Amino acid sequence: MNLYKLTEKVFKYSFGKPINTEAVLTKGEKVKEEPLRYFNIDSTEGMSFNYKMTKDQIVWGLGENLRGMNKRGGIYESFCSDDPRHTPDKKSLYSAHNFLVVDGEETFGVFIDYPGKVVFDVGFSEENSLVIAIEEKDVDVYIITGEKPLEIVREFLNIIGESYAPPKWAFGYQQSRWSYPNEEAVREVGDKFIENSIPCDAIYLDIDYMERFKDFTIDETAFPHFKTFTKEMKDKGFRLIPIIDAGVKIEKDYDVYEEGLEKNYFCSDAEGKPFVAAVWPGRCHFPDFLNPQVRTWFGLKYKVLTDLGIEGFWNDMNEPALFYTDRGLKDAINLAKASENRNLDIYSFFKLNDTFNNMTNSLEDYKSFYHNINGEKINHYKVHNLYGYNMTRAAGEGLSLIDSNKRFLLFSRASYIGMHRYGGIWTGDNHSWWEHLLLNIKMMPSLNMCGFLYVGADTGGFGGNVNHELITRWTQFSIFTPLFRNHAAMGTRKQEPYSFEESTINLLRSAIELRYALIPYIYSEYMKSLKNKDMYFKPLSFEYPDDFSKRVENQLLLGDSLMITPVYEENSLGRYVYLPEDMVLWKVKNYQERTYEIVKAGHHYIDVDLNEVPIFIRTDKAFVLGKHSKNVESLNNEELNVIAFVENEATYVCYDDDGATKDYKVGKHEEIIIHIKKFKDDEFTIEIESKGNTKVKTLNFEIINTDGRVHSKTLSIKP
Ligand code: MIG
Repeated sequence: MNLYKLTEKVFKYSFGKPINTEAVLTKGEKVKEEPLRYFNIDSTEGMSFNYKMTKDQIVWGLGENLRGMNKRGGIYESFCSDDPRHTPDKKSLYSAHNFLVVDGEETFGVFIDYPGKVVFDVGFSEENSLVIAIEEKDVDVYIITGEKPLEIVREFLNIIGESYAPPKWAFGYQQSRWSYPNEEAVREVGDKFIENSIPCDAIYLDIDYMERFKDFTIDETAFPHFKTFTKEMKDKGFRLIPIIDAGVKIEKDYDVYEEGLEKNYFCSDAEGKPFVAAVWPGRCHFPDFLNPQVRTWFGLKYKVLTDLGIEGFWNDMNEPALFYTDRGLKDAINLAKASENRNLDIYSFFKLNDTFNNMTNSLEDYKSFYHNINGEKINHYKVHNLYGYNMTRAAGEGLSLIDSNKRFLLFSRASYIGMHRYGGIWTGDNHSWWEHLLLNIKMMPSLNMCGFLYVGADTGGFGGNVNHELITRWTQFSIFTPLFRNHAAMGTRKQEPYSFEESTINLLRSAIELRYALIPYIYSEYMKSLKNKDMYFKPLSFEYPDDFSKRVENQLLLGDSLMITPVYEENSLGRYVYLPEDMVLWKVKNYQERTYEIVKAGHHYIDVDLNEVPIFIRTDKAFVLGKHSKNVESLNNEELNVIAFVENEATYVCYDDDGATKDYKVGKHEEIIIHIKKFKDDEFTIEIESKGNTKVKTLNFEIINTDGRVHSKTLSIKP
């Protein structure tokens, strides 16, 4: 074992010869060995790290995962999986985020940097045992010390590097469906948004835009004038976002296939031939994204689409999903043949059934192919969780080569820690179930803990049919998530906001308008989280020290100033909320109408009608609110409202930048620093300082006093 000290608070224990995943950027210096802190190691088989928890320690983290914010009571397997039924018994979703924070009498963070399968038994097998197990002995274990969970998270965010920033338009509402199959269908979606006056920034192209599912091709029957069409849609205010899949179709004369073959860029099988498995296009090869040359090659292919005016992508099927291999299919067919004309006993029948079902994403297949890492042949199973990460890294690096200073929209389905530097993630194939709305809420802070800021779920649910109430409540939550996209699967009911009854359309429009009005705040909080290595969504207890805050799993802190309490239960016209301190409640029906109510610290039941979005403003905090428009680019925020709840004094830093380039990385941005101070019972002083060339000219203050009265004042910002 080698021990490295990365910062005063972060230590890396390097066992054996770990694969460099490039999740962590800080190298650190070698120091004298010491036994691993906190954990006992058992290395009889592979390695397992054991920690005895006290009854009330909480375990936060594990990123994209099932169950609660507090992971106790569950068993989780980091093994990127394409499984479209996220039921509570499942152990893996699409990503592998091996970072957690133990919080209680002893508080620390641990990151298991191991790219194969990692099992986290968080008090499942034994109530008070945290057991983390891997199958090998080569692993980097990072221990992060600190007093409080948030401090530990920020140390972690510091060593894994700055998050990806999408363009500002990607904070607008986005509409997707599998699929809008042709120009007419896409045009119609755009027109419906315009007709119904519902703001929208992007429309998605799922797999059917491609010619027989071949990456970087376009089906010319369905989209005969792709470039002019992209422009037509952009002129109307919509960007088109095509999907890219991981598998490359085996087809003579298809350039991606031919070049990959010639250059030896695909993963290989045991005999050294390109590995074959079927996905959407039928038989495919899989680019070896773990090889930097392959990444550059594949990444530059995105130019085919950027040249046609495309400015954003979503990378799918990159766990990688494998529908079947020739081996799996052959085994199944042989078994079927052997079963023919037999009176199958029930076990044989189940076996036959399972053999067909288990053809997809089979472990045997994942163990049967190889990567070439620096000339060494490495079995895929050992590095499985790096595949999606490196596909999206390929895209991110490629897009930087294509246009070095432009921000593209990019997000992925599979990921590993480190991928947050290149793109965001969506949480995959959820269902139109109320349970998945709650899961969505719980997952957001854990993703932020792992560096992923640009995140969101398929609003309304991907699988199954949504009803008017669920689409409304879900949309009312998603207006707060950085990635705000409604997406639905083939065969499900239409899920675009305009596809519902008039009354629902009105509710969805109001919620989406609120989102656009909140963009000055949402964008400011997003970019500050990114720059300051902070979380955008936090569990209550990351800010409030009281014991009850630790139990709250269905409310979130959003940025510095707000708390949100979404309604996630059917037929409920309200919910219980817990307030760690006095707050102001604004139930938003229409963001232009504002009435505020002071709610005292403690437990309350609040009524929340289907047409209301509850927003709480914390004590001595302020936020900004603009106006909506048809899309982000047409927002006019020369005039902003500053809404504050002031007991003593409140400061808000309103960040903005060009939203289009990477100039923010070299410090180019604008800031308005607003400081409000109460000096008598009923009077406030306001100071404004502005840095950079802010476009904001006027600030309309609504300062809510502890007696509930609102003090209004308008100030202009001097250039
Ligand atoms: O096997 O491209 O998660 O969002 O619509 C399904 C079709 C493949 C899975 C993605 C989903 C997408 C769908 N894809």
